[in-house]
Amino acid sequence: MDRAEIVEANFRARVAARNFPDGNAPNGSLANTEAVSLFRAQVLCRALDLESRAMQKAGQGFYTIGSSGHEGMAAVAHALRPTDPAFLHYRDGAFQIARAGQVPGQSPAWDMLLSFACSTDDPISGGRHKVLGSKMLNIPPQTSTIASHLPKAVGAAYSIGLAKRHPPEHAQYPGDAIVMCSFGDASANHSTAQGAFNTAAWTSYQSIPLPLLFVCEDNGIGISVKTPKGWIAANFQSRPGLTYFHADGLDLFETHRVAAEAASYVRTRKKPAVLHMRTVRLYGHAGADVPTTYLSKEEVERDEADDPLLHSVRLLDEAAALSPDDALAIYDETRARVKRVAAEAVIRPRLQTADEVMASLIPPKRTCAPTNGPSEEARAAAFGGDLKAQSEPQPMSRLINWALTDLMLAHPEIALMGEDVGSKGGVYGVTQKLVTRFGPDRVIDTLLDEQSILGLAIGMAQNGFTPIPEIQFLAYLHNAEDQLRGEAATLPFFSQGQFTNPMVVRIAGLGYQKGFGGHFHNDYSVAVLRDIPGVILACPSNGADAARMLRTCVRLAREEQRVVVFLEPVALYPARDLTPGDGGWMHRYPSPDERIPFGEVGVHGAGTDLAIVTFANGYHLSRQAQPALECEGINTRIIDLRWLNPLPKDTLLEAVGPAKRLLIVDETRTTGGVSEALMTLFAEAGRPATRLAAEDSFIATGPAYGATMPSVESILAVARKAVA
Ligand SMILES: Cc1ncc(C[n+]2csc(CCOP(=O)(O)OP(=O)(O)O)c2C)c(N)n1
Ligand SMILES: [Mg+2]
Repeated sequence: MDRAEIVEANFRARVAARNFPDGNAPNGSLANTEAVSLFRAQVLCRALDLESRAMQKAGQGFYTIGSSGHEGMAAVAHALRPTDPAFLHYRDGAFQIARAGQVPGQSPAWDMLLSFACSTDDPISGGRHKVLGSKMLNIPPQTSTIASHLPKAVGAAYSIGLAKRHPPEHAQYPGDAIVMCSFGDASANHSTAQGAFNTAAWTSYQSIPLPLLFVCEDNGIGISVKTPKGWIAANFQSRPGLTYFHADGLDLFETHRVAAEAASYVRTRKKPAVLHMRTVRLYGHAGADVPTTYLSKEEVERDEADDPLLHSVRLLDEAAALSPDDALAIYDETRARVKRVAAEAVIRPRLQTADEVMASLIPPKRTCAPTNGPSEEARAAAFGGDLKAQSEPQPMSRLINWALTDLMLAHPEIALMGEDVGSKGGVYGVTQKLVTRFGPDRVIDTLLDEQSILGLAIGMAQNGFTPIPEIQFLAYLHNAEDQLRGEAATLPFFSQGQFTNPMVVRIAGLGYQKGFGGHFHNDYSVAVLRDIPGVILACPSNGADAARMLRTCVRLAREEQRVVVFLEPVALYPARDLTPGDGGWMHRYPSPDERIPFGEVGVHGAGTDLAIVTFANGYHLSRQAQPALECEGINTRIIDLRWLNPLPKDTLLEAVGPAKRLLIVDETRTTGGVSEALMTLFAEAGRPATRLAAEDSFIATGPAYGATMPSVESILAVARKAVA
């Protein structure tokens, strides 16, 4: 017999024999009728787990991570409101079912069975994955990376306070909502989780409102590694800024009582708390995992003897709410009903083609209230003396600053967040004066944690803000990139666009800084940004383009709900010249209504001997190389890509036009860099190209700061060879 069959047999036998595990008497404010309906939710959850296993055995289900042993989460749901956003642990079927009971017209069994069956009718993911989640129930779908949802739960909680002060047009959460976020005991150790606890505590420590209830579902084990006894309690009991509650998750009444107390604390005090909840894990981790391979039989049986359903039957009996016989009848009736419904679910259609799978990669467009743009008075007040300077050519850092100012004037739901973006105005001054112009609510000096910065943005975006998070240097995106890859980009995909988190992530990146060097400030690794489906990667080469492109990026986020990365070439922030002293790389501030459309490339020159396809510093360098090439009779056109992903394929092929030779100048790595995509694109289009890309190296500091990347000299050399 497998362990699930053993647990079920035990349940029937022990209820029939009135042989219950020990526990406290029913205690708390849960009314008998409520307790019975929570028991029904627990039983439904159990029946769904068992059916999921049966479906998988029959080849009709595809994944069986279950909630058995964690059914106490039904009582947590009951202590919250269905409008409280819930970022769930994967074992929270009972939470979702109990919450469905709070909202009219829900059919959780049908919905979840469709999800197990990977049917296109699955209302949350459309058959893409077995995920918990529901738009109506305010449960965003959660992928299986553990702990990765914690940073955005902090962001969502922060957004509730902020939305009171600056209500965004597309706000989702009521002003008195609290955010709930659950996770397992092993997950609590993940640095992503620890970062989120710390950020929540750091925020609350400063008395900034953060209505967030963490729920740690402690079953004492990860997959096979045990959590040291007492570790979770010791970890959370004395954390500054976080209040600790403990409940026995096997006891429906106690769990509800403590969860209600914790929720009330969070809601009234607007402070984060942790509910540490004891659970057991029944029949192993997931799928074919056999717990007796790493636990003793006694240990496994000890947990099985503590089946929360047995505890519930005892408690309901003692409370005179439900007799054990009636409990058993509910169990049998529920099992039979789920079986019947499952038979219907497995014949519903499933996804078949790549197009069907990919249909939700790009979120749907949304309607935004028209904005006429800021008045002259508002602009004058915000810009002050800078307004006059706008008629003079300026370097890129200032032009981005002004573009941000105009965008924030036009769209009150934009907020900036990042390390040092406030009073310092960023390492390069790009966000200077913005905190004076818009206040600390909209220009948020965060703590030093990139996962928390992106999590803040993701959570705020889910509540209608248009966040513009800043990552100080590209090298520091990499320790947080899963927040983009695994979380922000997948949210619309796994929810069929019902949940979205549009934003524009600004990242200072790429190389060529002479005086400020080394790899960590000059990173040219963009592979991770190029291969995330649905994410747009934009990269300007000069200030005027930067302002016009940033406006488009914000429009793509606001109106098309896209996740956009705006990669700012750090070495070009202060650049003034094309050739020494000519001021050729400074530009006048483009009028606020000027934009470069998504996918439009820049073309300089009309030469047909050679087309150089490049971007950012590569464009700057190629422009410097161009006069020498022309002198040598090589008529050149230079294409500024601007949009690195997705590549504007047709526009690009049109832009290189009749040029006899194509040269790609790419300052990102040969391996994984942009040139890989470009070479492929041109090869597939029957247009052979040569490439000059950066070395597969890290960048050095000192005199060799540029040695691994294209230079004017190397561009000239490769161009001559290509044409010869
Ligand atoms: C970042 C990450 N690393 C590893 C895994 C693989 N994994 C999935 S669940 C799990 C154990 C989680 O244990 P716990 O947090 O206690 O939750 P439980 O399953 O016990 O409820 C592991 C290691 C993962 N999903 N994500
Ligand atoms: Mg665990």
